[in-house]
Amino acid sequence: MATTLIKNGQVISTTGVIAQDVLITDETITALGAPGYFAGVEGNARVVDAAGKYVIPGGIDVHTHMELPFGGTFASDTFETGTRAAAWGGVTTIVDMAVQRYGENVSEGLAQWHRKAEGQCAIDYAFHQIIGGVDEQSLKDLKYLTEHEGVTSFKLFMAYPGVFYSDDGQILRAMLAAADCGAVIMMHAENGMAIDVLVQQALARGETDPKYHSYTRPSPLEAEATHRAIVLSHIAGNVPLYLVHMSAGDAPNEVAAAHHHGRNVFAETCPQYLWLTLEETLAKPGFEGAKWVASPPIRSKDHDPHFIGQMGHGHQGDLWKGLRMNELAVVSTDHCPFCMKDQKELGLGNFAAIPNGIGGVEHRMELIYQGVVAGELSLQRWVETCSTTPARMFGMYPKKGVIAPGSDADVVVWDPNTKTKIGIDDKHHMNMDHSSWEGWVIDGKVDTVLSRGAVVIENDQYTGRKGHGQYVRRGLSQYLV
Ligand code: DUC
Ligand code: ZN
Ligand code: ZN
Repeated sequence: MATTLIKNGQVISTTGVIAQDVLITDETITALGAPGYFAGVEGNARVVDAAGKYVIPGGIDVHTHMELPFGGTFASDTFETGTRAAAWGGVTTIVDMAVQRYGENVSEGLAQWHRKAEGQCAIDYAFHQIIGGVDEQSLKDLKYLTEHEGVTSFKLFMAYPGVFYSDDGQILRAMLAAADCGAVIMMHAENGMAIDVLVQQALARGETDPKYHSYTRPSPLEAEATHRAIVLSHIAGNVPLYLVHMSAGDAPNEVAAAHHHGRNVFAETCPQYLWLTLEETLAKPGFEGAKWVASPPIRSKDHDPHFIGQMGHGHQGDLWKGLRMNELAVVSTDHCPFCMKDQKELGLGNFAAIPNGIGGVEHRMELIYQGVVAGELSLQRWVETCSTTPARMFGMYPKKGVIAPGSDADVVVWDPNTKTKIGIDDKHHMNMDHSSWEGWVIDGKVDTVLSRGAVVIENDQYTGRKGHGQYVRRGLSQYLV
């Protein structure tokens, strides 16, 4: 029996910050006590001194795409490299998106994802299932996965016609099937049909640079799709609806309106939408902006240039406010890395052919902590949006997402007294040839990371191992109204 004691730290939960020592036996948290309470076990324990530091539940990133086939290539992180980078970022569980495309079998898609991940992961992992082809069989599979496979959430797309797109009828059918078995529908809410028209028109005008990726996906088309998804979820009997990667400042208002009516509608955003602007990223000269091509796009500082008057205020301020007000309940990354060389370069001369995605699984905890330092969020809300609510939203609580007796010993010791420099020659462990956060200096640092009791990051070293991470069978959402 292995005993670990984390002593002298400030334990952060959703309700506050308390000086507590944390006792761990093997893989499980067994007790919390006043500082010094467990002094008697110190001689026989591995002791982590967290004096002056925060002790938080391990981060949970509920939106990653390891090895996603997309745009003629594959996301460049494998489960091995991606979960190791996640550990470096204080993440102890990811929920990755298994893929089914039109004409493919859902169960086979899930089995393929198990094959990719099994024996590879540094930290624990679970799966959502993308359904890119809604039909009789995939809806039967939705129920089967929910009841038997621990996969209880299903991502649909209102974008990407011809790839992952579902029309409104298919969406409603999937929502009805999910309502029947208690599953959550996750929605990529952008009006893909309208976007395709704007893309074709831009290309016909010779507008091929990366920045046109953002101009052809204006924010009203995200807000409109968000509204439509919410209406359909209401028609489907208040099926739990979770809107992924919200980027448009007016989209959280749709969630607020749904909450006003008591609906099970929730949303996430990602660090890139909270911190980056079109002007500083996609609009860089030449092809460099390709690094930040993702969907939905990184938005303009003030408003969408082609839609002046409809927004009139910055997107980021609205998103931070949405996070405080719980219109945005979760921060994930939508981690979907592609290298510039041979991957993003597929879109040289045609922004529409740039593989969509940004890698960020390593930096979410750091970047949202920076929101705490900037006065946008409280410490409690940082932990809530990055760990506790993700666990509850997707049926993993209290095994994950909380420092409490009986929970998995997924714990991060966070040092608020130092800084982290992000960049390809600084802190960067994802399998990418660039960083979306090159040169950023963040207050605070991941100090020590434990995954089910095993120390995986310590003294600036990775001490984990491939294959330590286990599959987490999830239950139904524990976050419903
Ligand atoms: N958006 C991305 O940017 N990449 C992968 C899938 C998605 O929806
Ligand atoms: Zn998406
Ligand atoms: Zn995604």
